[in-house]
Amino acid sequence: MATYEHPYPDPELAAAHPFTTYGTTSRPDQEMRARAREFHDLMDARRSVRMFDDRPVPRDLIETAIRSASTAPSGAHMQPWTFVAIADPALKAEIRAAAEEEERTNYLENRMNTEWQAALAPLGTDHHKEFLEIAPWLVVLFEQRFGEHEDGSKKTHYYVKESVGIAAGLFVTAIHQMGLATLPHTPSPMAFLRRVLDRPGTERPFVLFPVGHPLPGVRVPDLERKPLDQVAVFRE
Ligand code: IYR
Repeated sequence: MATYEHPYPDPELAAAHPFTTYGTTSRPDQEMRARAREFHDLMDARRSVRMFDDRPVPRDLIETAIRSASTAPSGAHMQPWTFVAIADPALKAEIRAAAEEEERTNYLENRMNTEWQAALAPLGTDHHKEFLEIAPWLVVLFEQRFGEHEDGSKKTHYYVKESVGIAAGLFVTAIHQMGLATLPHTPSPMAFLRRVLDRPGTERPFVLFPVGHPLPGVRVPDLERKPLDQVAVFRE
């Protein structure tokens, strides 16, 4: 077995960049198989939901989902994301109005071309975005294109899109795992969100998640997932 060597043999560097022992230990294959199947079944039951109950959702649940999402790996551990969680009805109404305005252009004035609109037809989406007011929470995920050092100078962020995309995936997973529903909504263009939510020029909206209890009995498109051989190639 490989022996562990600290990457910083220099004691000063080692003290500046402390390492700690990884807490997760390996498990027998059968136990991993059972856990893997259980997790797959949980995730396979997730669907993007576009109709929500207006039942309130306690803030601490949203906080925990954001904390889970914020465990995502990120380039040089910069965690280049900001989650803005909105429950204020006036702000939600403002976001809905602005998003519907953009979507009207997308759908009705053909800013989305015919191929795009045909691809969306099975989902039954249109420019009405009622969920932006009905869902008790809207969580807008911003990417931080760069950060700031303590002296105010620019701090480079690495692999921002990749990092924020992974954080978005963990957020969706966390919300589903606790029994709530969401959908990644991308009102396009999304620039209005930076203005409405008063975010700095270094941030760019990445995706908006309405979060809430699914409307009881809500129907979703009867989609099938691609089988493994269409999404994976093994070279053994
Ligand atoms: N932003 C639009 C359109 C839309 C685009 C894709 I790609 C989708 O998978 C779903 C919708 C909207 O939110 O309706």
